[in-house]
Amino acid sequence: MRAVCGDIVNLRLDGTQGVIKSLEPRSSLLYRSDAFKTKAIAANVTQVAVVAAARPSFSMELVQRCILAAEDQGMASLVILNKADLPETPAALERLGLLTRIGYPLVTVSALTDVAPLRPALQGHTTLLIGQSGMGKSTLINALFPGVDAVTAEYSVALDSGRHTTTHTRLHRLDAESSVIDSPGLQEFALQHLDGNALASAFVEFRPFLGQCRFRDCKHETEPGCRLQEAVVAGDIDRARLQLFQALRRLQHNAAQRL
Ligand SMILES: Nc1nc2c(ncn2[C@@H]2O[C@H](COP(=O)(O)OP(=O)(O)OP(=O)(O)O)[C@@H](O)[C@H]2O)c(=O)[nH]1
Ligand SMILES: [Mg+2]
Ligand SMILES: [Zn+2]
Repeated sequence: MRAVCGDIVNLRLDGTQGVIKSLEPRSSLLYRSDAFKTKAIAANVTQVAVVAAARPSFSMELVQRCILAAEDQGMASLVILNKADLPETPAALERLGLLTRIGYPLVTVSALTDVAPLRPALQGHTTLLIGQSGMGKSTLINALFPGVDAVTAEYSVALDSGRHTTTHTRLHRLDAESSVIDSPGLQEFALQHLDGNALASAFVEFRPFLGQCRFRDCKHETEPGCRLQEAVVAGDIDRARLQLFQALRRLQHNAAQRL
């Protein structure tokens, strides 16, 4: 087994070098995948913090995909809306309402002015900062860890995108119980490693309704007696969330047919 960031390893000292002898059992392993490969991002993470900001613009779908992967691994999720100093922040907050209405915690901060509001959320957790390039993950690390000088770069206004500055996943220890992991910006986050049932349960607000549809193999599309569709009509599930589920399920289905 290959060690990934966050692993606890047993080392043998070989001269001046440490050689990894073995890995301790992992409490969690966060994956991302596409139709062709599955890649481990970090081990022993207890909380995934998806970092978003008003500029450059962020994808709600990507934020949700990260949270779905975290839910699948039983990890807590948190949304960080960084760059609170930007005037477009209220509009970004409104978009993220889709997630706060479900109950996901959201912390609004500015890495450049004050990260204090973030500290309580990090206590006792191994938190993975994840998100698109340019959202300010490494700037948050620099604000939290004064000794660390993580490389940051201005995003491209012309491309409305970050510059993929961070290239390695790296853990920083806050105190004995808490650490924070910086990771490279994501362009995509596929969920091909989740099957249909795992995908549905990764939508936390679907859970009370699962297994109650009229048809056991309900695809939650247009079938009669679908409890999820009923929950949308009753206002218990946001329509945008069911639509995301349907889109992701179709992607999985197409990929499975291709392989
Ligand atoms: N206005 C404002 N700009 C910020 C804030 N935090 C970060 N930035 C800027 O956003 C740009 C991108 O920040 P990075 O920390 O490099 O972003 P990143 O998420 O680590 O990007 P990758 O490593 O490419 O994934 C830099 O120019 C930062 O100075 C903030 O709170 N307010
Ligand atoms: Mg970075
Ligand atoms: Zn159904």
